[in-house]
Amino acid sequence: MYYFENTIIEVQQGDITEVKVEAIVNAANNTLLGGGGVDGAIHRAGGKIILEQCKKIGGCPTGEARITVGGNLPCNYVIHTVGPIYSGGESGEEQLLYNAYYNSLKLAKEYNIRSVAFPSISTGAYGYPIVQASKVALDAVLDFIKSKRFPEKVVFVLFNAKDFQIYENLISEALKD
Ligand code: AR6
Repeated sequence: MYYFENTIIEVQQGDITEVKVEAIVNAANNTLLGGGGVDGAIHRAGGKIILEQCKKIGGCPTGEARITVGGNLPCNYVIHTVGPIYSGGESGEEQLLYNAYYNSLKLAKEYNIRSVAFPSISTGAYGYPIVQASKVALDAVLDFIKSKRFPEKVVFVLFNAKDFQIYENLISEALKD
């Protein structure tokens, strides 16, 4: 567990659908109609209410975020964001990935959601290299906390041991006293 300003920052290895926070973030696609990876896991565990609400929302541009209830998940809300598809890094991917994290927290603040868990957006099917992506993720989250003094807790949830270690190394280095 780490602190930045007054926000608790945690890094966990595991399944984001089991994390007890007010909102979990979904790495969705532009349709918001579900898919594989973490998106598939969230829709499966949350139940059909999430897909029903996503259909009404009608999609989401890359880098933006939308919100639904959490259905059967332990969280109250799911914040659906869309990261970029990585195609070499020269197509604005970094800014779009930054926006996905930042805009997810912006939406959380609008709903007064005080604890948020993120998966590693874009680093699965969308192919963003994990080391680079983790730096963008942390920059965006720390920038948001610095300017808005919110939320109270952010949890980075990594599905596999290698990704967990990359995040753990980055964050322990960045937030050491
Ligand atoms: N909990 C936490 N992390 C997970 C879980 C889980 N249950 N399952 C997978 N991951 P991906 P993307 C990790 O592919 O790259 C979908 O089809 C996974 O190991 O889920 O943003 C969408 O519909 C990886 O590190 O998301 C889109 O079409 C990370 O989550 C597309 O994939 C992200 O991998 C989005 O691709």
